[in-house]
Amino acid sequence: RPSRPQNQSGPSRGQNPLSSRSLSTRRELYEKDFPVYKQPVEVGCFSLDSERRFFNDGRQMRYYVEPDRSPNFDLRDGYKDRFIKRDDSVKEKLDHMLRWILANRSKLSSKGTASSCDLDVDFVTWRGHLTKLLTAPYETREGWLLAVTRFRGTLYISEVETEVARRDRENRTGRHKEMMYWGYKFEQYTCADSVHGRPDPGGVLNTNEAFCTVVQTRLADHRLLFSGEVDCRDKDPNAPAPACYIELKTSAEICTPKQRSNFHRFKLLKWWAQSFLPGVPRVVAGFRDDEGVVVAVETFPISKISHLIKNEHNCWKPTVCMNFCSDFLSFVKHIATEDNPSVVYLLSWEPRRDVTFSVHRDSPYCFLPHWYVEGMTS
Ligand code: 0WD
Ligand code: CA
Repeated sequence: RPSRPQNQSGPSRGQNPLSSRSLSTRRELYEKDFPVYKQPVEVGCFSLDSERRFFNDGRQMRYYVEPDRSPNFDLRDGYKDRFIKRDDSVKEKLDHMLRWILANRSKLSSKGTASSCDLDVDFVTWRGHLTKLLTAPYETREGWLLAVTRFRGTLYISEVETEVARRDRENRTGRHKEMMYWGYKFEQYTCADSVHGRPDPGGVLNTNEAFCTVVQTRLADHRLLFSGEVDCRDKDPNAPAPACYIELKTSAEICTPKQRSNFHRFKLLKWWAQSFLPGVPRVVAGFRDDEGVVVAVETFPISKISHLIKNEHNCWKPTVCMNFCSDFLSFVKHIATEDNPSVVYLLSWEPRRDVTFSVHRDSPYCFLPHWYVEGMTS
């Protein structure tokens, strides 16, 4: 069933995803009622070890240990001699998620319908890709490229690195590389490997390791299955996932009203979007000085972030983020009609422009691996 055109004031105001070849990201078009977003349910998890090998279990889960009142964590410690960095020139696309899907097909396929292989979802993607969709109406700097393939009725969305992003990645300064380490170091100061363990800031930090949750939910009439990396959980054994999960962040300490306003307008938007999607209820933030020393730790409940920003002039609105994402997914359903693992619909967006697309057959953009196509077909 196609969704309704999204502007109530008539086609002359701009857009209708069901009749247009492009989609606007203008905020005003998405100031409507908050769409239905079902409570995300965790349907599984997986882990990636120190060599980036996949395991269909939660072995990389970590446990949050609340820091002292005045922490003084040195985030620079170990950068030179106790750091193993994931190779981010290796593009993993959706592979880990697809591996999880193949191993857990029985949890997802609908019983009694035409084929038992067909997943019961409309979209499969990473949480990080959905975060980019939620924030697009407010993004002024970085565009994106999203590859979409329809296979057995499900739409798979996988990001393609833009030329600009590749150049930025290859030309990072020494300072920038070190600052990227700070976020992971904060995790090492606040997470233990076991429920009763202590953090081990003297150990080797390896960013290949990851614990990912897989959640199912619905946005308007779009059934979603996505995975996101989770930093840690609280130790309470009774809290069910994803309500027990905690997202860890670092941010520059806030000293002026201008800095506070920017924090609300830009950083809290990203933090809210990323954690709201999988139903992670809180962010624990370490505020650090310019030397990389954490001077304060503060918890931000996701449900309170939208109130925190209401006093900010011209600020972002959760409903705009969610309505744009919903209309984007309707747009994708409408354009990506050929069910074929070797066809890619490439959706591209640059700030201050509309989303446009092109179609590619047997091209380097293809991202569903043969082992997945065969595994789902057999
Ligand atoms: O573009 C992406 N998001 C891709 C992610 C492309 C290909 C693979 N992945 C995978 C990796 O397996 C990783 O374990 O994604 C996982 C994380 O996915 P996500 O949760 O959807 O990504 P996102 O929400 O953007 O990032 C969550 C965390 C980041 O934490 P902060 O606090 O900085 O937001 O995952 C890390 C990072 O620690 N991260 C990544 N790890 C591996 N590969 C990547 C990446 N490309 N991007 C962020
Ligand atoms: Ca984090």
